[in-house]
Amino acid sequence: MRHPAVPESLESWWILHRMFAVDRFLWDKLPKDERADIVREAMLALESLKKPEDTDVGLAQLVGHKADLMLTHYSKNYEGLAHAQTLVDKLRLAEFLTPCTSYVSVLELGLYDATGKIHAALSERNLKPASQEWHEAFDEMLQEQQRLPHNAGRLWARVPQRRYVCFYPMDKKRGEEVNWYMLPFEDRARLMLEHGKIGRTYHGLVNQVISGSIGFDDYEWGVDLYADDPMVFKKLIYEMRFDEASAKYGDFGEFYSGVQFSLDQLGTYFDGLSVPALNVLQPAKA
Ligand code: 76R
Repeated sequence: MRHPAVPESLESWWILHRMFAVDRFLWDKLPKDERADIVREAMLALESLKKPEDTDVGLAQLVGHKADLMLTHYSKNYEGLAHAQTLVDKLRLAEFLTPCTSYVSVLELGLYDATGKIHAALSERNLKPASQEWHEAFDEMLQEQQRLPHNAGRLWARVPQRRYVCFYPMDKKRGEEVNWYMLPFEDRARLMLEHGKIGRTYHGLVNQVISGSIGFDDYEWGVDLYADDPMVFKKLIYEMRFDEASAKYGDFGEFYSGVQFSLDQLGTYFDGLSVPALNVLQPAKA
């Protein structure tokens, strides 16, 4: 896409969020050794998604009864998400899970700043827009962006190992009066810069994973935030509400928040012991 109005982006992991209700009554009726067998089978399957370099999975106990359990699947290809979905659905554990909702997206780094610079550099070189030379130079400059350590590190980072997670989908408004997509590129770039400035004051306190979902799901982006203190979500999101990019143009879907736990705690989670009390995910070292 090289339309002058369209900011370029770099994509990496395919992401599938799945939210389930857990039938604890049914689970508790099972004999202990059967529960252990079912957990063992599920742990092996989830480990096969967690270990390889080209997939990952995060587990979280959600708080509130929109859902009880959230699985966040990462895969280097789209089919990998389909595989993860089937694998989980075929587990004996799935008899105790009712799917509540899901979200499909792909990790995305927005490049407003770099896109503006690339366009300026190309017109300085007097390349004719949309000519073959222009496209080639464009691709080359975009690939450079991919190689920058700052971008490369963020693109293929695994599910952040912070204790708390917050997920919600969002849109940028496309109303008759207020329409993000009708703003000139420069205005959107400036607003995103301002947005990033607020975000960066939380650097170290929060990991933010933005994924694009246009073409895959009902909203335009998925937002995952990970922190060692859940209060950070409130402070950060509230502060952003006053920033123009959110205040005027942000439209939000449903919010999910919870406590991440490690795979070896799966049995503990299903037996209903309090995951937070077990301190399963230690705060990350800053
Ligand atoms: O600094 C950089 O390198 C990246 C700058 C940046 C971009 C391009 C950035 C930084 N974000 C970007 C893009 Mn973000 N972000 C959200 C939300 O609740 C709300 O009001 C909005 C939900 C939060 C909380 C958040 C946090 N961001 C985007 C996009 C894509 C828009 C597009 O391309 O048009 C969306 C939808 C979005 C939404 N953002 C940051 C943060 C934080 C905490 C940062 C700083 C991260 C850091 O430096 O560690």
